[in-house]
Amino acid sequence: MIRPLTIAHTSDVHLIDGDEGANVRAAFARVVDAVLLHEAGLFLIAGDLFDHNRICGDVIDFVYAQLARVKCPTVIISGNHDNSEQDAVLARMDFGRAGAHVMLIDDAGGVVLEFPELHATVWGRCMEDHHPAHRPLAGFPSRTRDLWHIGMAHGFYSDDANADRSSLITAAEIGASGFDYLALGHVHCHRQLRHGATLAVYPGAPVPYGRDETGSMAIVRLHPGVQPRILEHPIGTRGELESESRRDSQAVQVAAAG
Ligand SMILES: [Mn+2]
Repeated sequence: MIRPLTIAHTSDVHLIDGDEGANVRAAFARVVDAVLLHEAGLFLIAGDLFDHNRICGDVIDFVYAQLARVKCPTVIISGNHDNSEQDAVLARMDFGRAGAHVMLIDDAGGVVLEFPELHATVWGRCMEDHHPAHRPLAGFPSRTRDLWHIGMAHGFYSDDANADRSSLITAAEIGASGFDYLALGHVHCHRQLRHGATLAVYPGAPVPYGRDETGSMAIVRLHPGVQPRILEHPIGTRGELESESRRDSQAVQVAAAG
């Protein structure tokens, strides 16, 4: 019998260097808090963890430290902001420094990772180029075994199969994929889509655009024989994240002065 599985899913964190990124780092720490709180068995980061590819220094060490807090298998794919160009931040990183549980999918052709202890497989591809010829779901595998069949993709959803958009993901592709759960990224608002037997979710960016909007992530509970249950887990408003990051930087300054 296939086991229940709790998945924590984020995307579009858009981490950046420097003081103006402090609220984003506070948001990512809250995402990791939620992975632990909900005792997730699997943590998925569906692209644009970083805002751009020139990231260096402290933010990289911050990500290692945060991912080291997570004990469950953690899978990362790139998005259009941190895609696989030369010297891309994800390619420069060594996620082994966060622990053996962290895996980066860096294959443009797609890879299936097997997690026998979770009764799950996870398919994903890295993004080489964000343009109309790139189809994030191209080459998805069919289910071959009685395991949770999970996919990851970073792109723009449209129910218009002819939409002239980069990295297009269509309703027909989602339905044909047969995934039990498809972890999407790119669109910053939380959204749940059902096509065929597949539930596809944009978790929402942890940091919202508007000051009073609430950032989010997704907590997904898969149980055999029933529809997946999704929780839109709130991360916080921009104002809350900014005041939290100010408090943290004051605490660091006090500690340094002391
Ligand atoms: Mn994106």
